[in-house]
Amino acid sequence: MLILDLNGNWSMRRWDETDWTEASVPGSVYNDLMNAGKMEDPYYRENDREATKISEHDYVYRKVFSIHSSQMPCDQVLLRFEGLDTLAEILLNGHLLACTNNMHRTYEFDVKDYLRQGENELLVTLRSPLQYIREKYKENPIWSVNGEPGFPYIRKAHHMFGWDWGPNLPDLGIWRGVSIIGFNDARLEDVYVTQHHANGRVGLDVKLGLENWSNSDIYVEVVIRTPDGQVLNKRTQAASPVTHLLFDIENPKLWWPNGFGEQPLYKVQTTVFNGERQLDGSSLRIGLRTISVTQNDDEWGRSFSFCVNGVDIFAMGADYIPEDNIIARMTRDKTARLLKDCVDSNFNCIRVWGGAYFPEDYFYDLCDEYGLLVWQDLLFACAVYDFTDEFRDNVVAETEQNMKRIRHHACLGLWCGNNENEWAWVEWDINQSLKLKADYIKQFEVVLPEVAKRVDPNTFYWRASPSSLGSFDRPNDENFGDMHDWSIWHHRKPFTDFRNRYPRFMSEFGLQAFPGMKTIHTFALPEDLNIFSNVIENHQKHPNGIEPTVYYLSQYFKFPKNFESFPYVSQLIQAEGVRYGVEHWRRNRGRCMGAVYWQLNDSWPVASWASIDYYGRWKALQYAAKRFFAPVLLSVCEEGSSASLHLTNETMNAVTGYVVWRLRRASDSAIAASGEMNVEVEPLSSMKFKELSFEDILCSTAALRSHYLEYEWIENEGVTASGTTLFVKAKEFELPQAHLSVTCEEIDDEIRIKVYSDAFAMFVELDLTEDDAVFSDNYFHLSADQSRTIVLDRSRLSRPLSLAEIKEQLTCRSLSDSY
Ligand code: BMA
Repeated sequence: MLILDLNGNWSMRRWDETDWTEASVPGSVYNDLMNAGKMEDPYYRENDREATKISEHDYVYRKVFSIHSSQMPCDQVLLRFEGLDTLAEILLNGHLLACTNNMHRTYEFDVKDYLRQGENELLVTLRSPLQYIREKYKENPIWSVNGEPGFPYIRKAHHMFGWDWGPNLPDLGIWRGVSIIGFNDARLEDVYVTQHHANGRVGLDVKLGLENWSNSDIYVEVVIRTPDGQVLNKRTQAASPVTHLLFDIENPKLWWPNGFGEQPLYKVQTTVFNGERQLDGSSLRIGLRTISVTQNDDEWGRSFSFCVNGVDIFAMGADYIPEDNIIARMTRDKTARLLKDCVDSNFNCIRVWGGAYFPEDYFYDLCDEYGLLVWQDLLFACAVYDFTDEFRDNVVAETEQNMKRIRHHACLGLWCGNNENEWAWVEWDINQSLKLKADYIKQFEVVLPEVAKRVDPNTFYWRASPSSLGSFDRPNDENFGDMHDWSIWHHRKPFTDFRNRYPRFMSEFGLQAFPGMKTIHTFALPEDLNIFSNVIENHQKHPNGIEPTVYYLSQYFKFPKNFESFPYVSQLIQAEGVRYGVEHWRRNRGRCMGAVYWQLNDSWPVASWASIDYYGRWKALQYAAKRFFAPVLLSVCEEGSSASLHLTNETMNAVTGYVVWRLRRASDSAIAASGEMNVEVEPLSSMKFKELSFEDILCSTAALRSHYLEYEWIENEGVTASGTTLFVKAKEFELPQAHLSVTCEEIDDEIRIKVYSDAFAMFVELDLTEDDAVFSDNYFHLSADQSRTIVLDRSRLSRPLSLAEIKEQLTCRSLSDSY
């Protein structure tokens, strides 16, 4: 029972200063300082460097609130903090309640004896996280990469100390809600729903755990609301602290990941009564489905795939990082837009990377609604941890609490122990003690799996990403478990090398690109617009800087003619590289069962691996993802002067369609050879249906450079997939200068843009000069004398625009314009 919500207006000051600043809770120091005009935008130019220093100080948050006797009718009165970031001392009316040290935990303190009738004062002092980790690191240097050294010593989202895509802004604050709650008798501590699927029915076992259960007058009631409005209801006496209520769901409506079916959700409402008096309750939404991970030994090693409702699915998605370094600025609407973009790009999966924090409930609600399977890392990444008893208890509490909060979600696919920690021990030469190595096993192969088994036995626990067989046995072996492939990018292998990898499940791989010019202009002045300027280099956080981008550019494209063309071409490298990998792995469906690229989004405006930038703007990769994650994918594997045509069907129905291919001459798009055929492809399968050999035509280097292969997949509703393959690198290709023309009209509230090219145009890009838009397709290719009609999604405009305004802002370019 809630007595008092303590969110909202607070005041805040630096510990060693006297002036108070208006503050909001939930919130943070950076957010409050910015709102008060006392801090520059840390994302602008090089401001982040100075902003880091704010975290070298301590801060005090203060709230004065009144309580009346009528508000405290309970036996037990608790002060509840859902998120304290991080080293907090809590004083209520001068009494020290506790010192906390974990931002990921919820804390509750018994305050009945310390609350007063009338005015009360709550003070929360937050100690500098930077000073703390620096001191700890000095005492005992422990290995980690990316963030400021010493971050493994504090249970605070690692990325806040800087990462290879994010600034070092270890903000601090009361980042989640604060309230005073009260209880008489029992409190609902635990609701856990187990599903038994058999013979077309689902049995639900709703397990209710009560805290403070002491008398037999306690009743529990569970009401289940089906998606079509039926209500199932059961009430029973709670004869012990744990009660099970069983339900039988006839004609269950199954939840499926995006692309496989619907996402019906059932509401499970629980109430605890003493006689007729309501004591406590909860409301959850669940989906009826089974989710497991299939691991079968086979000719290559051992398979690894999500299995939903008995169907092994190919996971398609990206890795998710926090959407803002200043967490207080995140909103449900922004997250909804990002996740909707994933669905619109045919994702069925998202991996929540472990170097951050467990997202808000609304993140998982949205994934439930959209059908995005969540691979959820626990909060450990790229580090070694000193697994003391105190550390163990702390992370066990953190993991238990968050598992309890998240485990009922339909979208939850698996828990994963950590990001890259096992791999680091084996391949990154980290030179640490054997004690710490043994600690790794204790933490990720004993203690945390035990927590998972106890708290959420229905969800698969995977020890690390990547991992193969565990216990340091070839963690990144492509034949077992999941794999991260950073040979491409960090180790400068050509992205064509993706075709030499046959992972069972690729959970990280990617290439960087700059965000577009609109985003660059938010942090850079005209004089900064040089790829090696201080400001531009500062908005790329990997120690290798822009060098790999320039290297990959040199490998695949001609050097762009000016700064404005640079982000555009960098995005093509990224989109092409990731496409190369994904198409190959989807062609090898069965052996490989997942392609999750690094990374979906950004936490500030930066050159990074993200496909959607900090402002929600799609890079070329996001449009490419929409195509290469299409449920039915037509792809081509070229080699020399040959090419094989493949169809991959990630749906549960056989698909029939028509394939047309044309080998065209670059200069005028004249057709040198062509063919067409009917093809049927089985459900959940991939097939090579045609080998093409162009030995006669592509018989010289000159011929290889001056031809391209174009192909289309046509179903009843028309062309649903298309692509183009070159036989040489883009920089070697005889690309003609294309002149594009664009017309734009509005039909039935839909903005249709018709793009025409007089010559073969590659990577045709549509954009608006000022506002933001998402197009039905972008960065596509167009043969000479061809046109394409693209729809601009009005709902994704950054503000409502008239047709005339859209026309005025519309720009169109292609690769030949950037040379
Ligand atoms: C992996 C990730 C991140 C990192 C990315 C790019 O290591 O897990 O830690 O940002 O690669 O380097």
